[in-house]
Amino acid sequence: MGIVNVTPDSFSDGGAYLRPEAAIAHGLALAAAGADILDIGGESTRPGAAAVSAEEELRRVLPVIEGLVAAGTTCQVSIDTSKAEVAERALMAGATMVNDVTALGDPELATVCAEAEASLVLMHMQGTPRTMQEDPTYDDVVSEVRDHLAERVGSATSAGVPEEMILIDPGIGFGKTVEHNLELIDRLGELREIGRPVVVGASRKRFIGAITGREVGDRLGGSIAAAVLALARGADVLRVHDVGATRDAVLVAEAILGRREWREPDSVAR
Ligand code: HH2
Repeated sequence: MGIVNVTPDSFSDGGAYLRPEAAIAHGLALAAAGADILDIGGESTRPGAAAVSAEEELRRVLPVIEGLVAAGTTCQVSIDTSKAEVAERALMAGATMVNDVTALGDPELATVCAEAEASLVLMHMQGTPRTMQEDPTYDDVVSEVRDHLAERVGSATSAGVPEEMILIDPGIGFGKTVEHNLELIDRLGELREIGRPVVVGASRKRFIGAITGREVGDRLGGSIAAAVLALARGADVLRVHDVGATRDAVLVAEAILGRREWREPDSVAR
């Protein structure tokens, strides 16, 4: 899943793709680099980010979704929003997935997904983006995240979203300390007990900076390590900024794990 942030203030690439043409070109480049899904977001969720109105979010994301669809992208288009109104319009414009970091903070969003027969990503967050990093506390982060997500899957299905359309996400960095993030990735397999595909978004996040001492624009190596380990522990979808490099890492990791067929080239150059 390649990230297309149409925002002035996203933590790693805020402002880079605010113009629709720039965001569309970026999305098509991520598709060419091997993305299967493009996740279009018009509101930053970084700690302390300012809230954005539905009108402003729509003004940012709709031209980008329309442009990607008009360009004939073969990627599934995902709208990264927690507002039912934004999701509804995005699905009408051609998106087929809703990525909700609040896991139905707006309950209407489930109805919108059910009616449009859209996929729905439910992400775990402790607190709100404004406050979530103040003092994240858990007895056992993995079982608490698992129980919360299982309960949210139940809410979505009660609202009419078929279970097979739902994906779950532990919400790396959303109300979690460095230690919580590491434990969630290491014990990701426990989230698979819910029986739904697992999405992991670790790309460029602060815990990688905390470990490596690298600034946000220089976290590719750490992001790839997190992506590959998440994959090995059972992630089904990796939400990343750097699609090309991550895809190569995933192909090699899957071959080593015996999950991917590959063929010896006629002549092997080392
Ligand atoms: N992380 C971010 C945003 N949306 N969605 C899911 N499902 N999982 C995540 O881990 C996730 C997410 C934050 O990253 P980014 O979009 O790059 O930054 P910002 O929120 O500042 O726009």
